[in-house]
Amino acid sequence: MKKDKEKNYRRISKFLSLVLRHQPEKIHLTMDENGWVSVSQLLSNMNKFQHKIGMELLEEVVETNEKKRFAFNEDKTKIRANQGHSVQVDLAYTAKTPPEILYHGTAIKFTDSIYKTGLQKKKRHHVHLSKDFETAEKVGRRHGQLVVFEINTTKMVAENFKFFKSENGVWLVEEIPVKFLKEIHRD
Ligand code: HQG
Repeated sequence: MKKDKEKNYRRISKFLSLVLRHQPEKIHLTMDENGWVSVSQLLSNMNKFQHKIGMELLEEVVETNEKKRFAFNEDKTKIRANQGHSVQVDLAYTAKTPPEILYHGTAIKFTDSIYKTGLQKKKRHHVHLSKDFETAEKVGRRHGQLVVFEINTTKMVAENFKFFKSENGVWLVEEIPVKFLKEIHRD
């Protein structure tokens, strides 16, 4: 993809994350309890607020997004973020059996607190986990110097923790107590 095009897609994707996960009111969007927003309202309000976009461009941004952050409903009249919300929404996830090992990347500066209380969901609805080390590494480095935890999910499932998988392959769980955390990498 051309550099400029890529940059524009990234800019739009960031803005969509903001309004579909955190602040729909920023451009006066109405979001239903499952996180859906009307596509025509989104396009018209984005344009009102100086974010030039049409249906074709929106479709391309959704399709090419490397983390599949957004999804349309079947007839493409509605759109929502697949995960990562801070606003209250019910994405109707069903519990699934996770892979035996999952990873969580975070920053060294958080570890004192993490070793006291375990991994907490903070502003989001769940703690986010990755199925491979490399993804956890990327997620973690966003916050600072990297530390990666390995989580043995079999033990957690045996203790009745419920795992969910979002549309885009991120694994979610309510919290991870300290006893399930195994530190496997520190920068
Ligand atoms: C940390 C990205 C102190 C936690 C990624 C994390 C992901 C604690 C931070 C998605 C803690 C929250 C989520 C405790 C947890 N004390 N710090 N007890 N428990 N933390 O951004 O997992 O680009 O909300 O380790 O791909 O970094 O948005 O979560 O560092 O899937 O699509 O608190 O965001 O996707 O940070 O990332 P975040 P995350 P998107």
